[in-house]
Amino acid sequence: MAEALAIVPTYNERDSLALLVGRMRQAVPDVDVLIVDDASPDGTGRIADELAAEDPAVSVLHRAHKDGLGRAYLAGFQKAIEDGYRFVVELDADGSHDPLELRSMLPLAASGADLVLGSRWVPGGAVRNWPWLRQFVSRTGNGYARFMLRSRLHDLTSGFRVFRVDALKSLDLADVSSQGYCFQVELAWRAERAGMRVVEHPITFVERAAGRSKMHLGIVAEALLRVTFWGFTRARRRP
Ligand SMILES: Nc1nc2c(ncn2[C@@H]2O[C@H](COP(=O)(O)OP(=O)(O)O)[C@@H](O)[C@H]2O)c(=O)[nH]1
Ligand SMILES: [Mg+2]
Repeated sequence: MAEALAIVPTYNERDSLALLVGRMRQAVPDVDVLIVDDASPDGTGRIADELAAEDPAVSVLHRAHKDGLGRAYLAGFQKAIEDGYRFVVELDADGSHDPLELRSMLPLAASGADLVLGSRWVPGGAVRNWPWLRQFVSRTGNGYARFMLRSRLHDLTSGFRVFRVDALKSLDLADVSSQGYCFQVELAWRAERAGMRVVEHPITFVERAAGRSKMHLGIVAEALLRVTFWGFTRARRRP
């Protein structure tokens, strides 16, 4: 069995998913892939089933309805834990994260990092084809979270990462409250506060060529409110 499971959450990624899975299988053939689809109305779930039927390293978790990125990942983590994987990878279905980077990120996790964070906002990291508003939101959001949470991390919202499964297990996942992209902030911050080894690895994020972003104001608002609350109650929280 493979040591690593890559979890790919999908919602309406019909025109991106097959390409991404193909790139994954080529770049890191010994990593299994789990697609977590939230009953995408555009038929992404069917494409995922076809990919799984062609390749035993690919599997699909179908969820009943759109339930947010955080819950999709938690369901995927559960599977990784049950199936005994040592590492779990997070990456987007839309091609923004280059699977080739995993050739550097997985060895970092294998040599002792608990969490390897694919980071856009460290030297060597970059963003391509993002409108200025998205860049602004990401940069200021990360700066705000870093300050409020007294974090030393530069890309708390990054969705491209590798966790050591044993580290993930010790993070008390049942207690994770975020639903949207704030989930990424919550997990990275928990790992950091628990004293885990969190390593930032520079990545170039390339904006999707097909389909549409699921980012919306509610997701930004959730992150803003939670980070502000966590910041003010930080001293009284356990990791
Ligand atoms: N299963 C699931 N996947 C989601 C959900 N929201 C977003 N995603 C996936 O999360 C990844 C990142 O979303 P995207 O819209 O590209 O966000 P952006 O890159 O920040 O604009 C993509 O693979 C989406 O399909 C959700 O509610 N459920
Ligand atoms: Mg995207």
